[in-house]
Amino acid sequence: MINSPLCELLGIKYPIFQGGMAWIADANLAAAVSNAGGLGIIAAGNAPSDYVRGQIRKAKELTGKPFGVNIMLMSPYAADIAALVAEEKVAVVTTGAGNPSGFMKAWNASGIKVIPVVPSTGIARMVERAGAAAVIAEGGESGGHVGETTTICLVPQVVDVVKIPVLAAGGIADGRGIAAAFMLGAAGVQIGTRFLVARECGVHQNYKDKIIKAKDIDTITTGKRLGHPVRSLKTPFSRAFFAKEYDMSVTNEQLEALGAGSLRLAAVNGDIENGSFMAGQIAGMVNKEQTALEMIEEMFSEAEKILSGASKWVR
Ligand code: TUI
Repeated sequence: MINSPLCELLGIKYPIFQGGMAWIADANLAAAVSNAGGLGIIAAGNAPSDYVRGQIRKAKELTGKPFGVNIMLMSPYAADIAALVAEEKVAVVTTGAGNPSGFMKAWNASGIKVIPVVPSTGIARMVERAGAAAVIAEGGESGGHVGETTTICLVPQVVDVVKIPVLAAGGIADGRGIAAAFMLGAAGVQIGTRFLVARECGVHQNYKDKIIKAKDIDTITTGKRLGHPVRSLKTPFSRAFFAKEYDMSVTNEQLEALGAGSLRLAAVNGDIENGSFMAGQIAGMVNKEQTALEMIEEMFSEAEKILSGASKWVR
């Protein structure tokens, strides 16, 4: 049995969060993960607060277990959602794509456990000082908006500078990855790409099929020129975007306009031509649809086996 401080802190059986994937992680997926013993997370993404309120209320009907809401801080509705989660007394808030320090006093006053995603030791320290209950150290192997540092380099460095528990994210999709995260000092993991193909995940089937078909080298990061690099599957759209970044006759405004709405086109419409299929580098290892429960039980029984034997390379 893996015993992590996160299990007691949050009232969960397994120290695993489902990533807050915008346009994808809704009440159905979050409740399935929470019912399976992990922490399911509803993604607010760029959605207005009415939509998010509806999803929170639905999740409360679908599970009696704790769940979280992810707030994407670049969203124009981030401040509205920040107030909403306090009103709805959500158990856990995770944040991404920015520094949540300004909201944290109010969230902590409402009894919310705040667990920011951080791409560096500096931001990890900052959010710990501001009252974070834990941090998610997310490496650049992840899908979506990414930092530069890899999971294997970032996680132990964050572990060394904070006292709160650290979850590892980026590049983890099986028991070996979970075991490795624990070896680096993490107390838990956050997984996105594998849960994208969970049976309870309502993303468009074209998106699931692309993840299942993807191989190890099938992701690309675009958007570095705009200051917010995004990892997605290689498609005609992401390759064309990449080429335009190096074409100085294309303005930043034109690039922003090209990217706007492209994740929604992939997740909701399954648009193979114009969609942005955000996914982590581990997509190559995600090969089948399963229920969230099957995924979690399979991963933890593998991780426990490995960790109890420490390593097959050591006697
Ligand atoms: O946020 C994510 N992943 C995301 S957000 C997203 S929606 C989006 N779509 C298009 C363009 C941009 C975003 C898709 N995937 N992961 C967590 C994460 N947070 N990764 C990196 C960060 C981060 C970056 C800077 C956290 C804090 C931070 O602070 C900088 C500062 O000081 O403001």
